[in-house]
Amino acid sequence: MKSKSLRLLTTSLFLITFSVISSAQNPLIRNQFTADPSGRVFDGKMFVFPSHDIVAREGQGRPGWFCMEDYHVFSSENLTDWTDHGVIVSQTSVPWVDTSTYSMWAPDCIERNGKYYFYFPAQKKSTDPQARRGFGIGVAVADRPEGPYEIQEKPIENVHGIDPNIFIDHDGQAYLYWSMGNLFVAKLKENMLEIEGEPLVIANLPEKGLKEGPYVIERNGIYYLTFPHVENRIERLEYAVGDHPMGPFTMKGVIMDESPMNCWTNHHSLVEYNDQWYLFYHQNAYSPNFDKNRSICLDSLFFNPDGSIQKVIPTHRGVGLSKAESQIQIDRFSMISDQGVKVEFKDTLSPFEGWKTVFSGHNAWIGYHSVGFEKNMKSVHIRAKAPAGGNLEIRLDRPDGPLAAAIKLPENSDWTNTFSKVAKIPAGVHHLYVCSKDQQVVEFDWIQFSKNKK
Ligand code: FUB
Repeated sequence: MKSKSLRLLTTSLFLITFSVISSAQNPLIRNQFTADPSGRVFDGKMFVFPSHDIVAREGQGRPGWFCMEDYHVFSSENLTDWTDHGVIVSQTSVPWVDTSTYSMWAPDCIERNGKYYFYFPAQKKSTDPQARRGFGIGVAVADRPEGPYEIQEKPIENVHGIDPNIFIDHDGQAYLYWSMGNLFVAKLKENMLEIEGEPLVIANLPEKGLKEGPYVIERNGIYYLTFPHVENRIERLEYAVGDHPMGPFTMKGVIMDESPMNCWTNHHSLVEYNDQWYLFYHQNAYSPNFDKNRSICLDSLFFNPDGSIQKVIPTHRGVGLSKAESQIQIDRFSMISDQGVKVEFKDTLSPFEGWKTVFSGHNAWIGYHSVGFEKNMKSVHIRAKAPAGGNLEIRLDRPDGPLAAAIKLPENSDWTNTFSKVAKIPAGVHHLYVCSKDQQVVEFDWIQFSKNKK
């Protein structure tokens, strides 16, 4: 396709680099819905290109369905704190998109020769009655991952479908994968804007059940075609392997089981960062009753010596080291006692307010792994509500490990910050356990250590 006139997305939004908005773990982004994450490492930094679910207002898209009008990009160096770089592409800036459909579905981005190519699906306008309707895949090009992106005037010719994914092999050949019932692959020309030859349907994959969201990686000479597939009721993440980016592929197994929250879709990417593999995926953590408002998550992924992939169990804690001096959202737990503790939304009407831990039993505990301590911590602050007062202990490394602090909470039915002095905590990484020392109901939000006495 000739890009006769390229459009520059001039919205001022992309110029706004928001400050760090998230210092907790799963979900990664805590002030908006995000889905379909494509993780990419550019210049030693992790970027994630998700789609952006919104709550549909009257007249936006199809009721009860996905509603997506633009894309943000986020980046992180520690996988814990994420920066929102704002909107990079919006449906109103794409000449070929039917903007009544709010159908900016799962995207991907890749770097080639210093340019960043952002691929996105959307429903096409039907100006020409002869033209094929449905989803096309567009491209926007930038000099930096965070934009500004120049949007190609037309979608890629002869590509009909959703969920683009790009893989560049060692020999420099780029491939475009996408889905539309089946999974498809085509070579991309050097310009990254056109396919070479006819698209191929990828063979030898399960015939029954929807397949979508292809994502291809290569590791140790093995090409992994990974994709969501409905084997039973809802999507789970599966993979096949082959010797060539275009296959043939042989089915191998499951990367992630169906969502414990019953989110019908899952959509993922696998990415290696600082010698560790990670799986980006999504769930409906902030929207338990409507699974078209999703949130992206990140967990570590491990390969077996024979190249097979170990199943990834979704966690609340996610990955990354939390700093002791940050507000540690301990409700994103990695371990929890069997009784006397639960985790709930702070305000069910405002889910982005996040979660709280509720204790109602003696010796109930909640644990959070990998907190980085510098020397000389002097106090710990806790945000809690304790209508009848309460006593908590913070222990290190085990529920019955060394006592870091004993906190007496005053009677208070409102959220209140209370502090306590801490025992000497050896510098380094510790797991944290907060334990209830009486029966009273105590709710708490976060804890934060400080080098100050108060
Ligand atoms: O986000 C809309 C669609 O849901 C994606 O394109 C699919 O992969 C599924 O996640």
